[in-house]
Amino acid sequence: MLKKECIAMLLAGGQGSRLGALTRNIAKPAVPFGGKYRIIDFSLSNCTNSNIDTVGVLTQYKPFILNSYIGTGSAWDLDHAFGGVNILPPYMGETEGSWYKGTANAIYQNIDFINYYDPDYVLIISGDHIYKMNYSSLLKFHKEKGAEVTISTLQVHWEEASRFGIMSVDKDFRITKFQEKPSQPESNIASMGVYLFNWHILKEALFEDERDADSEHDFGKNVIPRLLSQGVNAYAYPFKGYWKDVGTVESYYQANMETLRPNESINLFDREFRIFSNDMVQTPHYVGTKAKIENSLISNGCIVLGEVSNSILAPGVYIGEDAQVKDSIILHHAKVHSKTSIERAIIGEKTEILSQCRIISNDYNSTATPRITVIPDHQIVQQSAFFEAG
Ligand code: ADQ
Ligand code: ADP
Repeated sequence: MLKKECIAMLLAGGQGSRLGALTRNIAKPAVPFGGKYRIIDFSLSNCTNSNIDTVGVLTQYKPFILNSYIGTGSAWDLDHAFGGVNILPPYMGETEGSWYKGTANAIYQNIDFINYYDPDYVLIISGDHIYKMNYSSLLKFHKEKGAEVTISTLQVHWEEASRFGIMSVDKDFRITKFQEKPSQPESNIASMGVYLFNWHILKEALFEDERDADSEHDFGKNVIPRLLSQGVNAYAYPFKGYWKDVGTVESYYQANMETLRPNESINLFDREFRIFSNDMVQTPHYVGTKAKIENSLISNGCIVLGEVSNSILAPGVYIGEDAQVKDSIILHHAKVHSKTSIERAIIGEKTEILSQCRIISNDYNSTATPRITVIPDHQIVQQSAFFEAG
C-alpha cells in the first residue's frame, strides 16, 4: 500500500476578525500580500520547497475565494494523483457533521483523510503567517531528538509575548513548561503555531481531547498542555529567520511595507526559495509618459499614469494622471482616478476612488504616528475622506 512519510494539515478556517475590513468578504489566508501574493502562498510554498507533497487545507469561514484561488494546486506544484492539495471543509467527515469547533477538532474531523496516507508524521501549520521555512530541518531535528511533538519557536519581544503560546526549555531544547497567551509571560520563546507530531501520538491526543467535555478543542489551549502534563517528549525547534503573524491591520501594513526592504524581511526575489502564487492577471503592467514610480512593487496588469512611491500595487490596479499614491497598499483591480492623493492607506479590491479626492489619516498632522486608513473592497469613494483604521 502507498504511504507518505509526512503530510501537512494547514489550518485556514479562523475568522481573522482583527483584520477588520480586509476580512469582511474573504478568509484571512486569502487576503492579498506583497502585490501578487495571498497570505496562504507562504505556507503552501514552504510545503513545496520542503518536498511535502500532500497538504490538507481546513477551511470554513468565507471559503469561496480561498477555494477558487487554491484550485487544483498546480500553481504550487501541488497537483498530484496521490497527495497534492486537498480542501477539507467541515461536514465532510464520515462520522461527524458539524462546524470545526477549534483547531484540534478540525484535525480530529479529518482523521480519515490523514489515515488514508498512513503517515509517520503530521505537520500542523497555519494559513496566516508570512515566513520562509524548510520544514525538512524541523523533521530532522524532531527525529534526532526522538521527539513525539516538536513546536517551532522563535524569540519575540517581551512586550508581545502574551499574544503567543510561550514556553520554557532546558539546554537540550526540551519543553519544560507551556502557557497559551499568558498575561505574565515567564519567557519570550514563542510558538509559531507550527507543530510536528508523530501521527499515532497525535491521533490518541485528539481522541482524548474529544472526550474532555471542558476542552475548547484548541492545540494551544488544550492539546499541547495536556500532552506536556502526561510527560510526552516535547521539543522546541529554534527557527531562525523572518516570521510575521499578520493578524492585525498594523502588522499587516508593516509586513507589506517590509517587502520593500528585502534585506530586513522576506525576500520575494530569492530564486533559491521561491514563493509561488496563482496570479491570474496575464497582461504586463504599463507605465505612462508622465508616471513616476519609486521604491514600489507594481504587479501584472497595472496601469500607472500618476505618481507612486513606497507603495505596493496588486495586479490590475489603475492609477490615473496626476494622482499621487504614497506609503499605501492598493489591492487587486482598485482604481485611483486622476488628481487624487492617497497616503498611508489600504484600498480594498475593486474599490474606486474618484477624481480629486484626498485620502489621508485624520490625525496626520499630530505628533503621534499617523494611523492607517482602510477602505473596504467594492466601494466607490466620491469625495475627500479622512478615515480611521478599522
Ligand atoms: P492564534 O494566533 O490565536 O494562536 P488560532 O486562532 O488558534 O491562532 O488559529 C490558528 C490557525 O488556525 C489560523 O490559521 C486560523 O485561521 C486557523 N483556525 C482557527 N480556528 C479554526 C477552525 N475552527 N477551523 C480551522 N482552522 C481554524 C496560535 C497558537 C499560539 C501561537 C500562535 C502563533 O495557539 O500558541 O503562538 O498561533 O501565531
Ligand atoms: P482573529 O484572532 O483576528 O479573530 P484568527 O484567524 O486567529 O484571527 O481567528 C480565529 C478565531 O476565529 C478563533 O477564536 C476561532 O474560534 C474563530 N473561528 C474559527 N472559525 C470560525 C467560524 N467559522 N465562525 C466564527 N468564528 C470562527
